[in-house]
Amino acid sequence: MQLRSLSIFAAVAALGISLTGCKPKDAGSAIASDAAEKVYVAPGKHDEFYNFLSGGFNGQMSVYGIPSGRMLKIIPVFSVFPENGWGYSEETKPMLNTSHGFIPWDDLHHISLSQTKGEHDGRWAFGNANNTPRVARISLSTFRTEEILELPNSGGNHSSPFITENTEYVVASTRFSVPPDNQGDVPISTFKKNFKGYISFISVEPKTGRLSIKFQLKMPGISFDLARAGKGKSHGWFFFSCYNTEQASTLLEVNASQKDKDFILAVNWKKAEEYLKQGKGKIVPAKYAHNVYDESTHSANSTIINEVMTLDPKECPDLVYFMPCPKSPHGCDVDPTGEFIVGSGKLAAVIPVFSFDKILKAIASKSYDGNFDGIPVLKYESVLYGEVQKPGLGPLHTEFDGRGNAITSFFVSSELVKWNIKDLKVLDRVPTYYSPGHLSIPGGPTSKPHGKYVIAYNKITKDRYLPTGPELAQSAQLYDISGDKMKLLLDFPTVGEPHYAEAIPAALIEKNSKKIFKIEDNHHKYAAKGEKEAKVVREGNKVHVYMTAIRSHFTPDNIEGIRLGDEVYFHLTNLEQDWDVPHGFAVKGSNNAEILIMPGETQTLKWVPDRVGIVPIYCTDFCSALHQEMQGYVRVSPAGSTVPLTFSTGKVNPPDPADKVVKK
Ligand code: K7E
Ligand code: CUA
Repeated sequence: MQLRSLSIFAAVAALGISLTGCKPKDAGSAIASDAAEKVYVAPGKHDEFYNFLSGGFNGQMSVYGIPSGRMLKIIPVFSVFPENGWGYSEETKPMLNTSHGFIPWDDLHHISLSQTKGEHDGRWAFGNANNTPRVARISLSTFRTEEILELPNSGGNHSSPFITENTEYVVASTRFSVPPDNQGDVPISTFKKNFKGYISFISVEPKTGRLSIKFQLKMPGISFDLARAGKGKSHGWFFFSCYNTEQASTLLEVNASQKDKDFILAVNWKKAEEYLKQGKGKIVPAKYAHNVYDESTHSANSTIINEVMTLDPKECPDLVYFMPCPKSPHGCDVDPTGEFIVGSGKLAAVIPVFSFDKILKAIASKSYDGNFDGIPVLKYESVLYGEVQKPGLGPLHTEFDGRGNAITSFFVSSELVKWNIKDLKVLDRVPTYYSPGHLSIPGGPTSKPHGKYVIAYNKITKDRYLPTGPELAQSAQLYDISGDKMKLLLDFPTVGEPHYAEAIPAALIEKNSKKIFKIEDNHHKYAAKGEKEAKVVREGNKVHVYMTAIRSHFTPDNIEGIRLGDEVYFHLTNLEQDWDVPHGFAVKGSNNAEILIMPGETQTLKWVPDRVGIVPIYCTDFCSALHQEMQGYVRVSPAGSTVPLTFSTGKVNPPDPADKVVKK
């Protein structure tokens, strides 16, 4: 939400509603007496679900256990992470490369977990970079980011990443329409003519997960917000919520809220594949980065790609259709059967539910309501299944419980509302504290939801936690939805600002979790696979330290002969072959982070000494009883010094009377 919530506040003001007036009254008293029991996961026991949360402006993903709400991990994705050296080590820096160069941060809003036959398969998580358009793929075996692909012709990758039911595609559409990258210098006032909204269909290689842009759809200049793939009967289609169909380029808060209805865009992507086969695509120049982390070299590579395939719907009939949707739709969600498409208009008084069967009929009978920039607009009445009446204020997102019900989050009226998909009757509502954005039911976006819990991700927490200065924790709330009535069980604080999250049965991931990297499979160029291979090599002013770590020493731990003006590369190989024994490495005065090296892995810290002296190095991770002894010294001599390059561990030289202290 972030900035977009402003327009909600504007709308709230316009409707004469005060936000505090919508605050639920009995804040917190509604907790069922058995709640503690339901969320209690005894010490040593595991949670039933993993919950993968987007971190919003922290650019990362975080992993929680459900129902306990215990945070298990932060996975760095688009932002540097000094805690483990992500974006600081030589191996991971290329992962954050873009056509703009190295970017240390982004804004991650949505998560998609890979699916096979419409169900979670526990292989990968995908995340979007909202600022500099990128999509990332994270391995659910190593819990690490393995791939980041930049998207050309895009300006803010919010409507992303959404996947098809067999992970054929990860789809990403632009929030800001912009002139295509090769358009050059154009005035903002030429928006309608020159600005376009590109939608990227990124194919996923089934075995490796490798991403590549199969094609981009060139759409008129509007904003895409969220999307879902069709599933089951609607597999082969994709649905996108669109706003700013007014095509405003300034004061969108007012100017993009003019129309009574915006659109949901329906894309027949199977048809797009046919057009591509027929040669209807056009390759255009572009510039975008593709970064891949290789687990055997423990290193990333960044490649710049210079062209992209595009399809213009104007030259491809029957490919895309607009459906009117009230008003400024945000969420666009498809029910488990694939028949119902739910649009959530932030400023709308109803929730429209569209029928896939009716969409097909309306297309067949050309039941159009004119066109938008040459693209047919289907008649609202002919595609509408029905409207949920008086659901609440400010509907944002909808998930499904697998028992024929939908649950929608309401930002303005701070509640979750359960309604029946068939008769569109509201069944239940519970307050949230406060103003939920997304919500998540384990398996909620798949064709087989596990309708046991729903988790609301709240934007505002106010009085829910101990105050922490002007910035308060954002939070999640867990509700039991196994019965007729939704019951609040637990509040738990989150990191960053969670937007979308997905929850998946732990059983699908737990068994595949990687424990170590095998040392014999380590093909890092500078690996030292045993202490005998440890060495220090000078190449001009570059010094490569092939260093090993094992409980509880480094080899070498004494290095002399480094000079001012040198660039030192500590290539650290962790020789451990035991689960949960990382070593860390830090250098005094280094303008860099630490690195954290997993068993069997090699990571490199670059250090440029800035003064003459003795520089301590040490392990940062309490790895053994003698962790505190895991340390060493590097001697830095003046530029041009003749001190020979030597290195050792456990070697004690008797003091040499000829040794003199070199003055600075
Ligand atoms: Cu927060 Cu999905 Cu960016 Cu809605 S979005 S809340
Ligand atoms: Cu190795 Cu502490």
